[in-house]
Amino acid sequence: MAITDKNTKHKVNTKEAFRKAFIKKVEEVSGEDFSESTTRHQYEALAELVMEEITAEWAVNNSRLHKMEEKQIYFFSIEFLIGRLLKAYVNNLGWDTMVEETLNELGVDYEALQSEEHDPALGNGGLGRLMACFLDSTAALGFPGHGNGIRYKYGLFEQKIINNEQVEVADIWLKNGYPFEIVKPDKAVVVKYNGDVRVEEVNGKMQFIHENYDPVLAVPYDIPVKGYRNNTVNSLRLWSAKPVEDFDLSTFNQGHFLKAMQRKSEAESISQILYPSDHGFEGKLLRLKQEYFFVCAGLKRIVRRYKKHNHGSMDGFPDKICIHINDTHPALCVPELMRILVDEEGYDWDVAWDMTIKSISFTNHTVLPEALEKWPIDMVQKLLPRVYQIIEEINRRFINDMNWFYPDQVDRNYSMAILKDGQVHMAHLAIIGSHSVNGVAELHSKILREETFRDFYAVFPDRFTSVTNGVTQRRFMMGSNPGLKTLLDDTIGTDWKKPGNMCSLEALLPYAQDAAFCQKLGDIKHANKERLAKYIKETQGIVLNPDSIFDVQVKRIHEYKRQLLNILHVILTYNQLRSNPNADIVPKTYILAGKAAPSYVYAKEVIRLINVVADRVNNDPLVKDKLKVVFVPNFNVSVAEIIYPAAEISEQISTAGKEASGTGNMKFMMNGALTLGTMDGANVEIAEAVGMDNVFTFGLSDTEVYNYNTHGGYRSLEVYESDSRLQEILGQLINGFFGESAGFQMIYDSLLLHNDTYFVLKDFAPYVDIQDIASNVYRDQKQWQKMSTINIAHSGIFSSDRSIEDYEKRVWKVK
Ligand code: GL9
Repeated sequence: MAITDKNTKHKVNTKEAFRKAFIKKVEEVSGEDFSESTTRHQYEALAELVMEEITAEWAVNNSRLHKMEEKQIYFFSIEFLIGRLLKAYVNNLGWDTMVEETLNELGVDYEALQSEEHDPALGNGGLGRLMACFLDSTAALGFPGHGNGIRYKYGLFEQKIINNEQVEVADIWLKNGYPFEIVKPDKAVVVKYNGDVRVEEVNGKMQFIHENYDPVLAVPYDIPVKGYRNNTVNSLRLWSAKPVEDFDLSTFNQGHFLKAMQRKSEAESISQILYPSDHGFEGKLLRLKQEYFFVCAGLKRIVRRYKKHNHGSMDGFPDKICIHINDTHPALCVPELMRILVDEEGYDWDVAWDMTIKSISFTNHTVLPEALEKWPIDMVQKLLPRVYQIIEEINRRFINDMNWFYPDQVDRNYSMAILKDGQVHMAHLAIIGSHSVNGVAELHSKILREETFRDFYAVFPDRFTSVTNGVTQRRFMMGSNPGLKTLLDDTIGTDWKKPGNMCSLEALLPYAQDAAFCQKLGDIKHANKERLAKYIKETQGIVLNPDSIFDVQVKRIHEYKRQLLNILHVILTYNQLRSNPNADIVPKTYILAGKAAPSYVYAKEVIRLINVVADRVNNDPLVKDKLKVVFVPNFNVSVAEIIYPAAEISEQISTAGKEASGTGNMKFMMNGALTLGTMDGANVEIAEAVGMDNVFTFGLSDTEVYNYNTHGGYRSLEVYESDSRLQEILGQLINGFFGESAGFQMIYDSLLLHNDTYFVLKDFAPYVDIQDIASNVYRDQKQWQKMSTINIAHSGIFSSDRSIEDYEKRVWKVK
């Protein structure tokens, strides 16, 4: 771990050398004396020093990888929610102590310096963040694994709350430049859209020639992925769209100025913006262009590199390359790889098909029907004429085979088609075209096998597997909760920090009964709560009581995640306090955060409700210090890093069967928060790991929800009529209680008129009960800290290191 001093050409790794290099770099980037430098200059200087160190290792790594000695994994994903990178690089290099001490001595505020980095929001939520955790773990474990995605010019919108409502503001994350990417114009490739396919016979073989197409240039930007204190540096490659010729001069010179401009902006629009949809399928042409864009560009480079190594041949490709597709957005990998193998490399269809299936594996991330991608056939056919022909042929052969093997099941066979009802069914394409299909938690994988993809499971039982998600402890615990990290080091030694070794945190179990340890654990939590309270005071002007329970629900706002259930319970507590201000309740602070998709009107109403309730409660002198509600705006990776370490209750209250896994639940757990949740997604595995006594579970099970749904739902009105608390609360939503202009008719109607699709009222009473139980346990701090310790001790299996090891064994088989 050393910095190369460019002038002296020798490695320096002492504090003194770092100090000199840093001062020199600050002066270079600012053109001023160090004493005149701004935080921005200091950030730029540290970022450059870090990049100089990492790129030297990167070069060594890349030349090793080009020898193709090991199998390599490529994660194809339309989102990579990487978060700020500077501190992660510093920590992974092992520079943390050196940097912290030196900056401190120089009077530089390291936290402020880090805040200069614009948090790249190149993802919507769990699915994109998972990819970033997987990249970190893959590098930490020393596996060659890379990301392939899109370099959006605008990331997910910035969320402001104005008059209690969400307002979206463009996220111009590149406005001050980005120091951790290297653009490689020499590796740009052309992606072809539209046009026609001409068939020609050459030497008795059919040739398919794509002509009159619209070309777009894909330019790669590479971001290094540095392993934790090892010498692995992998790559995240993000593609940016450019016109093939920077400017269509001939059109321009002929006087068609607008047309020339239009071509340029049409090409660039492809990587302009991340679709802000979560769990929703928007069948927009631009989105389809995006999907083909990074699939086509990514595969081109991988194939080119492989052939260069393999004397111009694609033979053996599946033994050396895994293409892992993150949900169905990159499912065009299947026909595109077929196109390359058949049209460009001249393989027979059957051989190419075998190679394609062996190369590709697929992870499904949701069972919500509205998220399933189905593209109109005419759109695919027009935009990608040759790729569409290949999809047709894949479909034709699949249905033929099925009818041959299962002649008496023609209806079922047809229901599994890729092409039906005028649409291209992307999940079917992904399952049929890959050798492995997995869900992201045990329960989710079970639902895939038994419900969502039941017919496919019957036909391909060996393809189906399960890998429970994980998160990187290096960012979400060691990095963001240094107090806890140090306490763990001091208590059980440092072995647990080795990549892949987090399960040795179980050595902590005996300390669950240790009063001195529990006291320290409580003190650290309290300090983290004060830190969050300070952030909220500074950004929102709301004063929190750090002695109250911090009860936190942070995630995308969605009906199935039931932020509504949470806020209805807050209203209940408020009503109780109004009728008895001296009630003996444990003081509580409810913290919520999350973005709603801009077009998701209902979710935005929920945000408005939360903020309206917060306004009312926080300004009512009656409730004093006993109840506070905060909606933290613009939830993103860096805000999350302040929130998780301060949480005591982790709200994971989705309708059972709807949350595929959840990953926030794991981030809370490793920071010692106790899960209060339904038996859904990975909550089930958290409960199994710590035992039912160390979580607070409530509510309908996934089978109960399923049974209600197969019989037309339940009768929400009955629940309402038998619970006077609900009658009061729902009344307040529409009777002007929260101010005349603030009626919540839409929410009221969804619960009572439209029969409460997500079982909010059905689960209300059990939720209130479990909240009361949790508050009572909190009165016994010894018991609480004991439970918290047990949760931390068992959090090792939720490290993404464990997920990557599972993928390695069950799916990729690298070794
Ligand atoms: C999601 C699931 O809903 C989560 O339960 C799961 O933990 C993650 C990662 O596997 O994937 N699927 C999905 O579409 N999103 C998820 O979070 N949505 C977003 O990323 C917004």
